[in-house]
Amino acid sequence: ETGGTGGQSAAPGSGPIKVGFSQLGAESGWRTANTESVKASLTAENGIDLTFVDAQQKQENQIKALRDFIDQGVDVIAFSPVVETGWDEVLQEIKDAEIPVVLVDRTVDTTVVDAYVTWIGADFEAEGTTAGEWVTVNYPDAKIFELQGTLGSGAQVDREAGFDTIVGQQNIVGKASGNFTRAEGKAAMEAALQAYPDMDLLFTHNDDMGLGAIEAMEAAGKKPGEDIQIVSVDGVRDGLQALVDKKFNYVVECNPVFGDQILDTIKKVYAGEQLPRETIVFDQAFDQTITQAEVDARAY
Ligand code: GYE
Repeated sequence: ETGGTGGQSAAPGSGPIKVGFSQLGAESGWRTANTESVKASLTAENGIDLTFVDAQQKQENQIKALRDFIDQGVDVIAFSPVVETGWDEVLQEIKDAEIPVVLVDRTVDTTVVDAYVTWIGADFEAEGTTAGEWVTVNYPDAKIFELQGTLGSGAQVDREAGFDTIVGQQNIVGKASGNFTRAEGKAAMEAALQAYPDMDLLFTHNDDMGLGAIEAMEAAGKKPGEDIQIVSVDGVRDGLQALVDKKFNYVVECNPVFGDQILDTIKKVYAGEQLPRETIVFDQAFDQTITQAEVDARAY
């Protein structure tokens, strides 16, 4: 499934499009599914010569990969920035090298003008808003602890802004980052259970941190989903399973499977076609009415 564009009709030259893809890491189930989707779509059969580099959640690794892509003379650079700021220099270098950039998943905050052609990803602020609305309707008096994703990442900044605006700062008893990983989510929750014994609802910026938090709650004798409600974002299979098991209460989806859209976008960028400044990947939300069959049918 190539997204239906056919060959790259207006593409300069022949042969595959050389693409450098800088993935930010492998920190979560979401990320693993996203990487699989990217690799399944950006293939030789689909006309792509892909160089894929995993930065292990380190910005300096990503900057190095981007500079390597310039040196290799790739046709298009695609990247998912671990945090929003700190890219000005390298983005200017890419621009000077006249290599078009497709921004994937997370966003950048840069002074470089027209640093990228197009961005494709989810509306993180809307995800936070959806989570906040569910809390406001179902647990209006909740004392909320918020597990933040990687600080300074688009997904953290915007989910937090969307959620906090809806529930109100006065309802949030504490916050800490779990860096979007299960292990750090667990550690942050262990500390939070000590620091904020009155909390009765967790908003976690992704499923993995929430799954780590469940372990911390159970070790402390608390029932996740009952003593402490859990609202999460992503909707990876383990997260949806936690809904069926009544340990998570609500999950706002963030769909990682958009490799075909990235492929389609890269082909259009290479062919010099006009593109929208942004393409939003569609999300839904799930509560405990989800069935085991639906969870089992989940592809990731
Ligand atoms: O929610 C989280 C991952 O940027 C949308 O990154 C992505 C987020 C996703 O680590 O699980």
